[in-house]
Amino acid sequence: MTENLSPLYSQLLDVIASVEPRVAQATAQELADQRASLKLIASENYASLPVLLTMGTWLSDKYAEGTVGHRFYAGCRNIDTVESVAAEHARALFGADHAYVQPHSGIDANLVAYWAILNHRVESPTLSRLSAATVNDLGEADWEALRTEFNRQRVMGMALDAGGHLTHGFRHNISGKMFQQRSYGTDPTTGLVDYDALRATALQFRPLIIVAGYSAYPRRLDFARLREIADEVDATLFVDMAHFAGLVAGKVMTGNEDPVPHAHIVASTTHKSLRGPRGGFVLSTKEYADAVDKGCPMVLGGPLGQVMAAKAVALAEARSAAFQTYAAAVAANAQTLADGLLRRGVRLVTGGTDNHLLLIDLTSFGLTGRQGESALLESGIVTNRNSIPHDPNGAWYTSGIRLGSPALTSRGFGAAEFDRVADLIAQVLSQTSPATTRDGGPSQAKAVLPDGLAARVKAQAAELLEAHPLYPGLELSLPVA
Ligand code: DSN
Repeated sequence: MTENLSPLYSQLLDVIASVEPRVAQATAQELADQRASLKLIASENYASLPVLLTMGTWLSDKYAEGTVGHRFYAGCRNIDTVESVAAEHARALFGADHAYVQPHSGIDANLVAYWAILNHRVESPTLSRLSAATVNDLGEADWEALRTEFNRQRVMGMALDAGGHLTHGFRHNISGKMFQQRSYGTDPTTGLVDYDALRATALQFRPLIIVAGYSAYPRRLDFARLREIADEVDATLFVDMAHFAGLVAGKVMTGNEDPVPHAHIVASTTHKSLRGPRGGFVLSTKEYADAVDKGCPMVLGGPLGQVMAAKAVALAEARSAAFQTYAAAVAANAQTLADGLLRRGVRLVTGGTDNHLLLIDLTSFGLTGRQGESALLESGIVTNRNSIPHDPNGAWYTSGIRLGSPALTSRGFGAAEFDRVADLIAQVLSQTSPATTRDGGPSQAKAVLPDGLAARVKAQAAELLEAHPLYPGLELSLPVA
C-alpha cells in the first residue's frame, strides 16, 4: 500500500522547499542518513509510513486542553475521536483499565504519573481544602503549602548507572528535586536487580512510590515481586515501560514480566520498541484514572491532535499478529547480537540480554564509551555511549556502549544479519585505540582506527543495509546534498 508514495513525498518536499529549502534538504538527507547506517540505538526505531503521514495534518491546528467530551475549547469533536480511538487501542492492547494518550514524551508521561500519585495518595491538608477547586484556583500560598507537603514524599527508583532513567529520581531531574530519593542498584557480581536488597531498602526508606523500569538494563523485571514489595511498604508501584513497551504489546513479556496487571500506574513512550510516533501515554487502574486525566493542564501543554492520531494508527498496528512476530524477533535478534559479541570476546554487562538491549563493557578494550561510540559511528554504526554500573569514566565519557535490536529488526534483519553486525562491532572495537593527548597520556575522547578499517566496515554494513531497504520503493526526487 505504501509502494506508490514516492510522488507524494517528492511533492511534499517541493512544497516545503518552496518556503524553506534547507528544511526540505535536511528532511531528505535524514532519510538518506538513516538508510545508510546500522541504527543500533536501543531507544530508536522506524515508524511506518502510515504513522508518519498521520502526523502531517491539520489536526495540529486545534487546541484541545481537557479530556474527551470535557474540553476548554469549542469544536473538538475530531480531536475527541482520535483521542478516544488511541485510548481504546491502548486499553485493548495492554489490557489496562484506563489509558491517557496526551503526553508529548516519556518524561511528560512520567510527570503525569507522579502528579497522579501525589494527587491520589498524599494526605495533603492543602489539597483536601481545595478538593472542589480546579487547579486554576490555587493561589501562590497554596502552591507553597503543596510544595512543602509533597516535598516530604519519597521515591525509590533504579540508579542511573544501574540502567535507570533520569526521571526515576536522579538529582538533576525534577523527580530528584520534588521527592526525597533513594535508589536501588544491581548486584555487583551478577549485574542483576537484587530483589531482597531492594525490599530491605524499601522497608527502611518507606517510599510513597517505587519506580521500576530502565533505559539501559538488559534484563526483564519481575513485576509481581515488585508489587509484593510495594504492597508490603504501602507504596504505589509505578512502572516506566518506555523501553520495552513493544515487547509487552507483542506478548513477549507476559505473566510476571508484564507490568500492566501488577502496577498501579504504567507510563511509556510510543516511539521506541512500540514503533509509533514520538510521544507518551499513561495506563492506570481505575482508582488512579481521574488523577491521571488531570495531566493537562497540570503538567502538560495542550494535546497534539495529529500525534494522538498517529498513536492510534501505531497502536492499531501493534494489535496485529505481525507485530507479535516483530516483537519476538526483536528479543531473538538481541540475543543473537549478544551471543555473537560474547563469542568474539566482547564483554557484556550481566553477561547477555533477555530483552531488546545490551550493554557492552569497554573496559577490557581500554576505551571509553565516547571513543567506542565515535569509532563505531565512523564505521557507519550508530550507537550511544552509556554508563555501566560503578563506571570508572563517569557519566560523560562512560565505559559502555548501549545497543538495541528494534530498529534493524524493523528493517527485516534476522539472525544471520545480527551475527554479521556483531562481527563488525567486534572488528571495530578490538582494533580501536585511544588517541594520545598533547602531554603523552591516553585521551578519553579521541580514538584512532587503523587505516581503512572504517571504510571496510562501512562497505560490509552497506551490503546488509541494501539487502534490507528502509521504506522500500520510496524514492525522493529532491537532490540529496
Ligand atoms: N532518551 C531515551 C533513551 O535513549 O533511552 C530515554 O529518555
